[in-house]
Amino acid sequence: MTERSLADRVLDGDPRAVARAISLVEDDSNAGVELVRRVFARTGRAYLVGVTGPPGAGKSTLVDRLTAEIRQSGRTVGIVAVDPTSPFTGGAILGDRVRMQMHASDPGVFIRSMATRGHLGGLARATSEVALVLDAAGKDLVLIETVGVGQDEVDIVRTADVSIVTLVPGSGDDVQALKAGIMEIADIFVVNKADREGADRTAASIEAMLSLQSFGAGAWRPPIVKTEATTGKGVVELLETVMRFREATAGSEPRRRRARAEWRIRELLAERFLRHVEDRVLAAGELDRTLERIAAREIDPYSAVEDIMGRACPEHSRRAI
Ligand SMILES: Nc1nc2c(ncn2[C@@H]2O[C@H](COP(=O)(O)OP(=O)(O)OP(=O)(O)O)[C@@H](O)[C@H]2O)c(=O)[nH]1
Ligand SMILES: [Mg+2]
Repeated sequence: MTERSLADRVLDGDPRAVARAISLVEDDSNAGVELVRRVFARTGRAYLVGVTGPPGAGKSTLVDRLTAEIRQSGRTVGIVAVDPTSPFTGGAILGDRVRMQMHASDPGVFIRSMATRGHLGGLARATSEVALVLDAAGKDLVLIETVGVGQDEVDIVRTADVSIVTLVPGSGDDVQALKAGIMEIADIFVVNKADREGADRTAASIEAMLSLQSFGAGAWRPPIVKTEATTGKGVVELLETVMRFREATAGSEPRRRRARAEWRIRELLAERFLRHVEDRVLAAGELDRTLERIAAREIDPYSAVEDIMGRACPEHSRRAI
């Protein structure tokens, strides 16, 4: 299969080509880069929905329900489930696959699981590249599920058009704990497992947190939606809230997308530059020796970096003089 025909087949929405293309971009291979180049102009149409939250909050069940609801309206869906393959949350993958089986035979749905490990170029970028392929394949909405624990996940959510933070009753303390990271990026809060005791209390503690922030006139204030993903209760309302957010923020969408482009460019540039330095500037074993010298206090990190920078970009040292 030539890359040209692969790109064309992705644009036609051919599921086998999409699967192959995703593997290529995930591996950060040259063929993946070439594919992104070829399809990029035809992307930007899908709406990217990030769903994050603590392990076991019901994100997959919710994504599954949202998918069913979106399909009702005839729109197509791509799903990216970032598998928590860490030792702490391992074992969820099979459950996800089984749960999502009901959509497996639906050509309007494409599901891809991604491992959190082994992404040289960063998980967040791999995720946004996979979403880009699904976008190119014509999926109307792309749902991205991640466990909200670390910076990687916050970055992934930043690549979405809308971020849904899923919490469950009894997570009052978690609300505080999550506050610093994931809470800030929520456009919509979901209190899932609303069938359980304490859903109102959790909603109230989110509300209390929101009341500490000021929202300007006309600014979007994250609403709190209660759901029961297992029965589907509240899912219609959640989807309506997503669409309401999309309408309310349509005016600022170009700005959001520009911010996302900036973030991607900066990340890509930093990574490529670092790779260039490691491959082309540093001699074999030099980095290790430098680290040892720093640890032994023979040199300081700034001088070490200045030296490397001077060799990587001669104009840098000229300016420094
Ligand atoms: N009682 C109740 N249980 C739910 C609800 N939603 C999901 N669950 C259950 O919670 C468990 C975890 O659901 P998942 O959808 O796998 O949660 P997740 O957030 O995707 O989990 P990870 O991907 O492992 O972080 C499953 O046993 C679900 O059946 C709900 O609304 N009420
Ligand atoms: Mg899950």
